[in-house]
Amino acid sequence: MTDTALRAAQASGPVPVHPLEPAGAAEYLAGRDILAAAGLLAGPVRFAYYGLEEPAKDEVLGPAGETAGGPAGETAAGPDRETEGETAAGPDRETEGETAAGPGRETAAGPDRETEGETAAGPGRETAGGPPDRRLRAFLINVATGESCDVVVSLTRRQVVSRRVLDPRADGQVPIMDRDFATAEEVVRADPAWRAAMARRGLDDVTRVRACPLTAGSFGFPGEDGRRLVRVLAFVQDDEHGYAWAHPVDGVAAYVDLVERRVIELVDEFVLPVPQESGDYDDPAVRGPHRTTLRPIEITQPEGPSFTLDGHLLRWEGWSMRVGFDAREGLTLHQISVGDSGRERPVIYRASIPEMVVPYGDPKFRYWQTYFDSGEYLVGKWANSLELGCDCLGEIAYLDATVTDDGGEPRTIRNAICIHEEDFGILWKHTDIFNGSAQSRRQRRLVVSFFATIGNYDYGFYWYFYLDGTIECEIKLTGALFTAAHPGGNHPHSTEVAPGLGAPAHQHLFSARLDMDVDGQANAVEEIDVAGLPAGPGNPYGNALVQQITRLRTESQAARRADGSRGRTWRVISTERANRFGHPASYTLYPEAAPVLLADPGSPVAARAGFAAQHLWVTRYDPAQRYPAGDFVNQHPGGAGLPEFIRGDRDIDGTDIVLWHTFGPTHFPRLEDWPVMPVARCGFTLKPTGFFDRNPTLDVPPPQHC
Ligand SMILES: [Cu+2]
Repeated sequence: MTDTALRAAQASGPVPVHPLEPAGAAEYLAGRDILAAAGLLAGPVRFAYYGLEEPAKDEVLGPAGETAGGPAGETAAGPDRETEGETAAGPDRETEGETAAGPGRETAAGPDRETEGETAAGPGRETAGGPPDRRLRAFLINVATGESCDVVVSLTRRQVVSRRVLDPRADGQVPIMDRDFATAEEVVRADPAWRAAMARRGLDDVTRVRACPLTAGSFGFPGEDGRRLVRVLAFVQDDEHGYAWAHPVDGVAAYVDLVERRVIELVDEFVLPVPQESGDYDDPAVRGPHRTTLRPIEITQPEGPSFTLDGHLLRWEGWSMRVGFDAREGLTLHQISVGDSGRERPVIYRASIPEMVVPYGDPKFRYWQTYFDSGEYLVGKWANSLELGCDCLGEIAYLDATVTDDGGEPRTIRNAICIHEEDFGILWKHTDIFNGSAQSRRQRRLVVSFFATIGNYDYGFYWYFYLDGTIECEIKLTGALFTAAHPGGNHPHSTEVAPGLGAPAHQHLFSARLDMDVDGQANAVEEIDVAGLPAGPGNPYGNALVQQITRLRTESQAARRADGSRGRTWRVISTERANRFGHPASYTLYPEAAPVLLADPGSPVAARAGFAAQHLWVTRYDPAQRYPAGDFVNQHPGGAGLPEFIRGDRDIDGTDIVLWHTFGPTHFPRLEDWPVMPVARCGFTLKPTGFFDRNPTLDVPPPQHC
């Protein structure tokens, strides 16, 4: 559709969409028009983020939410309930309306914040019995002055709802934009000192040198305060096919002010030879001839897949969920419910991976290397267009994603989200020694995924839903290692992966935000350790096994580390619904218990990645608390996000709660990770625990041919 056609479609009246439907191209354009009409796009103003401002939960579910009485099935979030006019307005919404941008953001508002919604259209987002106000949020930056603001517009009311000007010293900077990559390269190539540094390394032709703009972090250095910065490392790319990651130019970093468009400091610490061995894994001279021994595997589903997709509503084997996508978070899943004898029982209201941090562990020269791929680079914007037969096998349904460029212009990422069904081996099996029965059932899973490339790394985000009610999140890490020169010999912080080529150690720490609604909103969390008891009275032979259960009652108590030696898990229980034995219906989070952030707790990176200091956080639901490292991560001085969210130490027992889970590998690169890394995996599992009254898959029929 052309811009004109989109505008015409928009002008013909509001299209009734589900409140959680991803923002579409016409909406982005309409929002941009509203911003322009309000004078907010005057001058060289760019969009560093532009996305749907989701309505708060009570606006989607109605004030009673799922806490109302009645059987679980009747109160489950179904496809129709969101459009019910009578549940859209209620006393709670008045309160919410006064804090249109969310309580957290309102607190942050200084004198610059203008909240126009209240005066213009009364309090709140309500639209007289209709669906919630449809809103977009934009982070705008005037690239000539650096002035940035956080703006919310209402498409329904066609007006700016709120606007807050950022103070970069306190708030940090808006995320890196597409244009910043080109700017950084132009700036360093034009800088005489940087060119001289390259020439000292034999690189007279700087068109061969690729600049890699990396987020600057926040170290309190004089002269950096309030500036919009990137730190630029360099790589040599000899021709258009060259694999630059194989040829790092070490010892030189240009600190670039993106607003003033100049190098403010050139760090030139040491000279090491640029590694020369080719890493071009597509070059037959590097990889050798293709092997010829792999015979085809074809996956066919002659009757089609078992799932249905109605717009963004996905249903499969009792599971139901809404699929969303956001430029910052990538894939988002909403209103996930699981089937139980024909009922839809809610499990998670919203699931996403809203942050990931990759802190590097080389203390010299490149100590500042730490990337927040979501908060600083917007992982969703970098989603790949997936190819059938390459990225996904079998009967695939794709969803496109719509994001925008720096100008707020919609851009469709074709086939961004892949949905398919997989055989997953044995579901259950038993050969009975007494009655002779031999039965096997096949497990299957529904897979919803996307892949994104952020600089050198490629990340696959996979959500799996199984026949037995299990949910898994798996991240696949692949792509190119971030490289440096290697001085040879044993290096404590870097692996030599090719002659003179080093791959520094680092961590990949993801944060999952799981807005749990296990059988409704009234939930609580228990920490469960397993233990053996010492021999004694009642345990004379010392074989007793027990679960040690601790209820986590407040937010401060629920900032927890995993403990593999105790098999520690966290159980999210419904405080209202019970199974047939009267025990709470529950889902249990099984963590991998890999190390959390290893940087010194007093370090600048620890201040900025506070969320990564714990495996688990539990907060009371607050629609403004969406990002574990805070709303503005780029160059933020630290302290935002989860450590701040729990400062009020709210009660989390029997209320609407959000789980935040940190996970991911500590990566000391292997030789086998070069020149392109075989997928490494990390993730977590959520399993029903006394949620069903028995194995919910007894009705799965045997395979046809057994
Ligand atoms: Cu890694």
